[in-house]
Amino acid sequence: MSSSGLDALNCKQTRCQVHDFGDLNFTQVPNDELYNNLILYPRSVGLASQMLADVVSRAVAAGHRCVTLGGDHSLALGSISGHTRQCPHLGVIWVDAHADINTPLTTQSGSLHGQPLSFLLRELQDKVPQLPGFSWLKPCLSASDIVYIGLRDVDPAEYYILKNFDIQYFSMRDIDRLGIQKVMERTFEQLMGRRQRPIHLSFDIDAFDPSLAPATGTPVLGGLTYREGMYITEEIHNTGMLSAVDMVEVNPLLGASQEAVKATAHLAVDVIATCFGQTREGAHIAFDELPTPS
Ligand code: 6HN
Ligand code: MN
Ligand code: MN
Ligand code: MN
Repeated sequence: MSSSGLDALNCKQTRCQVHDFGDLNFTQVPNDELYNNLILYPRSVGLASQMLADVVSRAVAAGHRCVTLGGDHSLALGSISGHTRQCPHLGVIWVDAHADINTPLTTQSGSLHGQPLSFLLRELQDKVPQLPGFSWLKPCLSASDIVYIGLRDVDPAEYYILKNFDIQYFSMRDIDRLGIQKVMERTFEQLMGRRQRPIHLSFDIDAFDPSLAPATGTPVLGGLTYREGMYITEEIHNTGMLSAVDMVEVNPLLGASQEAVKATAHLAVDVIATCFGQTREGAHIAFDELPTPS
């Protein structure tokens, strides 16, 4: 995490102690040929995800709440796999413009960032081929463990999956219709209606409107406002059950200007800080007594 990001968490508002596990060094696997003439870098992504899963699992086992900074959304292959090793009954809140649930056989782009959930979902396993580099990966989520927020660019096969497996989602249209407060109520009802469980938040910065988060790979018009985004993370914090966060698809190389890059990065920092207690109402820190003039 950047030093400004660490400062934001260390600040008086959140009072978190941050332990930086450092960057993971991934190696590009040599001769990592396309799978099926289409899927890009399967061995490299598979190996990187395996390494990440181990680190996340260790961090959670050591009692930390784990923040993983991407990188693209294929990162969730590793972070969710690692997290479920310690918390098999976690629920996932996936905040994104996209559903990222194409299978290797339905993807049009060949990009693994559009497919992580298909590998993780138990119900889809007979539809997902074994990719080179992925033999370690075990499906660890059920369709009822996931809630999406912010969808507005869903491929036909993805829509088929959402409907057929009855996956709960709140598209931007649903947010327009219900308001973000109802959306969050229903999200927690779905994931925690029966019992409390750890939450894994997978937050793709492209869930926000591109006017707020321009430095990202697949921007889509009509996204979350700043206020909706902060409300989502404030409410997740308030559950007391947040266990891990992915912050993905922040790509400084894609900003048209320095300002665009900074705006996107600051937004990501606000999302993370809010997850850990930063509020718009000021710091909720014990303040016992106002000073009296002598
Ligand atoms: N993301 N549905 C498209 C694809 O390539 O499968 C877009 C994926 C976007 C990925 O949001 O991380
Ligand atoms: Mn991407
Ligand atoms: Mn995504
Ligand atoms: Mn996305």
